[in-house]
Amino acid sequence: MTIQRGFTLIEMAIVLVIVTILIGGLAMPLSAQIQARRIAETRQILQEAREAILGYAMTHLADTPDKRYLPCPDTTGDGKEDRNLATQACTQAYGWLPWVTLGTASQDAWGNRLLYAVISPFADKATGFSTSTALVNPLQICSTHTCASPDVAQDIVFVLISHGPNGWGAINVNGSSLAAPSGPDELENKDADLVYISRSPTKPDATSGEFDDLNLWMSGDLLKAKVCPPGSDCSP
Ligand SMILES: [Ca+2]
Ligand SMILES: [Ca+2]
Repeated sequence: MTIQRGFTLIEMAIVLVIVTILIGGLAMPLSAQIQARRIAETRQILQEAREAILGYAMTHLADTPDKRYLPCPDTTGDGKEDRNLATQACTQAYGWLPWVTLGTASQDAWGNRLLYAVISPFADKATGFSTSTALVNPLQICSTHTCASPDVAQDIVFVLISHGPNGWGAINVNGSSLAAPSGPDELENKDADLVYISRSPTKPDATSGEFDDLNLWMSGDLLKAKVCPPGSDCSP
């Protein structure tokens, strides 16, 4: 005759502790995995947006013969580029990626709009650019807002920015604004001037402040090589 007995309270407690430890060990890497996947997804979105901008320049002939031009940023939030309709100039060279005009993703992996800044003469439909167009007041990529000269990349024609996981300073897809960044380097990506910051992320308690923005840019030389290869009409 067999005697069946259940688990004692102590046995149950030990099992519960083991299960808790196992779940805890799994949960942390899981949230880190999700974050890493969103970062990779956003990098891919930025990459595709950069390709779409190049495609736009290749297929858009300026009013001046043998010249091309870049899209203008969206400044009203409808995803369509906003240029001066009378002059065809790109008077506001800082805004959102014109995702409707380009047919690209409208948001990063956290549901926020992407920023897009371009140097105006290269986005002017009236004059356009060719390989002989000089870069006047190009954009610069720095590793800190205090940099005296660009230490990441110089002679940049356009830059794309995702506000990253924290989203500070972003407008989300529903149109609501998130709080302004607290870190000086994230603020530098929001002030619409010529300097943008690209560096590894830091937490709010870091001496350099909180930073998690993701950027992608294009130099003047690479733009000219891609859009106006030797032998093309815009490469005299
Ligand atoms: Ca950020
Ligand atoms: Ca800036």
